[in-house]
Parts: sequence; C-alpha cells; structure tokens
Amino acid sequence: MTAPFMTRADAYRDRLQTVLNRVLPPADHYPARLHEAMRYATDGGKRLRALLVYAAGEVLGLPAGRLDAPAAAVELIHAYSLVHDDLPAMDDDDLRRGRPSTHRAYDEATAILVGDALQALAFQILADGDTETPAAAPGRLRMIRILGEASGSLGMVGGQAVDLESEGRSLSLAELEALHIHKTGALIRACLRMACAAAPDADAGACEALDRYGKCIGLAFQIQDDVLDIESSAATLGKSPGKDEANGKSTYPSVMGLPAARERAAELFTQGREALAPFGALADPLHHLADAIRLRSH
Ligand code: GRG
Repeated sequence: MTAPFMTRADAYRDRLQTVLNRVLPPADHYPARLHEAMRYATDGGKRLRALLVYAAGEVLGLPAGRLDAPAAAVELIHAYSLVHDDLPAMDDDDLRRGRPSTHRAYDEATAILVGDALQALAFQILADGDTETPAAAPGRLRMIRILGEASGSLGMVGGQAVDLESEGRSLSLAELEALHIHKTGALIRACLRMACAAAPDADAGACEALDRYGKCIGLAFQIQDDVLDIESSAATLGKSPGKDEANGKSTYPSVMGLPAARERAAELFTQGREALAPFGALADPLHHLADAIRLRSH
C-alpha cells in the first residue's frame, strides 16, 4: 500500500457504511421509529475513528476485514456520545453534522434511547465476530475491554462528567488536559489499541508506539476542536460555533491564549509522528491521517 492513505479513505468510509448498514436493524424493523433514529444518528461525520482503526490495521499488516468490527463499534460509541452530548441536559445543541441533532429531529426520550441502543450494539458486534476474517475470540475480548474502559467512567463518560461539573469555573491547564484526555482522547486512543488487539502476534513495542501516537493525536484533536470552535462558522463546522465560551467552558485558547493553543496542538502532532519512527515508511497511513486531522476545518 504505497499511495497516500487518504486516497483510500473514501473506500474505507464506504466499507464502514456497508458494515453499519448490516449491523444496524432495518429502519422498518420493530420498534421502527427507534431504528430509524439510530440510523439518522449514525449517518455522516468524518469517520475519523474508523479510519484510525483501518490505518493502524494497515501498519500492522492486517486484512481490512479484521478491522470492520472495531471500526464500526467505535463509530457507534462516538455517535451515541454525540447524541447524548447534544441533549438539553448536557450541551443543548440543535445542530450536529450539519442538520438537526437527534433530539431535535425526533424527541428527547428517543435520543436517550438511541444512545443507549447504539452503545449496546457496539459491544454486541465486537462479541459476535460476524465480519469478514474476524479477530479470534481472545482478541475480540480484549477489544471489548479496551472499548469499555475508554468509553466508560474511566474514559469518555468520566471526562464528560468533569466537563459538566466544570462549567462556569476556570480550569488550570493541568485540569483541562486531564479532562480532554478522558473526554475525547480516550476513545481516539482506543482505536489504536483495538487494532493491536486484532493482531494476534503484534509486537509489544509496536503497540506501545501506536498507543503513544493515539494519545498525542487524541489530545491534539481536542485542542484543535477548541480552536475551531472560535475560528469557524456554523456552515463549516456543521454545529454551532462559540458554544464553549457561551457555556462558560474553559478551553485551550481561553486558558493559554490562541497562539499558544495552536502551538501546543502542533507540538502534540509532532510527538505523535515521532512515536511512529520505529515503523519507518510502514507508518505512512497514520502520518497521512495525522496530517488530515491537523489540517481539518470541521
Ligand atoms: C455524552 C457520554 C457522553 C459523552 C460526550 C465526546 C463527547 C463526550 C462529546 C462531544 C462534545 C464535543 C463536540 C467534543 C469535541 C470533540 C469531538 C468529539 C468532536 C466531534 O468529533 P468529530 O469531529 O465528529 O470526529 P464527526 O461528526 O466528524 O464524527
């Protein structure tokens, strides 16, 4: 695979969509409204987390079929988190992925249930191993463990709890970093770790290097999100900009200033790239993906 990874990104997105179409119950299946809303909530997005899983799989020499379940599972968890985050009790956002958020398109109770059901489905498909060339059972069990820890109270949900508790309070840089590492970073890191779990004899050093890359990219992604929240329009972002300031949230730009926030993100991208050094050119897919994340506008 020598061509830049991003030339294959659309094919991977199509592949992921095929898997999602298969694992999500049909929109007319009882209870039809819930299933239709689950499909609505999982539609669109950049599919960054799935691409990270497939790219790490390429680096480890795995067939794409081995990565379908973790790629779909992490996107289901991500979609659930966005649906719940948009609810009035949390971030109260009317816009997501350029269209009404799920509770606006349906209703609040349906949006809560959509999130619950997507979360359950994510773990179900990892347990099933019902994809092309699935990982063996021990690997699938490790993926369940990784995704559970990354998305639960020790990861994303924990970060979200601290985020909500911190509204209207100025956080120190260390507090903000810890929050972001949990809220956004943990799930991104899990993408790399699940790819390693899919490789039956992955070298421990290689997995450690991928994990370091995931940790740096995950935090850099969130810092950039804070910067984009200030710099972008709703049309570009596909969600309401300026929400952080309006909600009294500490962000990297508010804590350290915009230029220093940009610099910190750049530093993390560099550290992420450095972590890939042991792979040489084999790691090109992850380098290309880091560049795509760094240069994104939404
Ligand atoms: C509600 C349990 C629970 C958790 C919510 C991640 C999160 C925790 C909330 C999302 C809030 C938010 C907008 C955080 C900024 C970083 C982020 C996750 C942005 C959205 O991810 P993208 O840009 O979205 O990858 P797409 O739509 O492209 O998939």
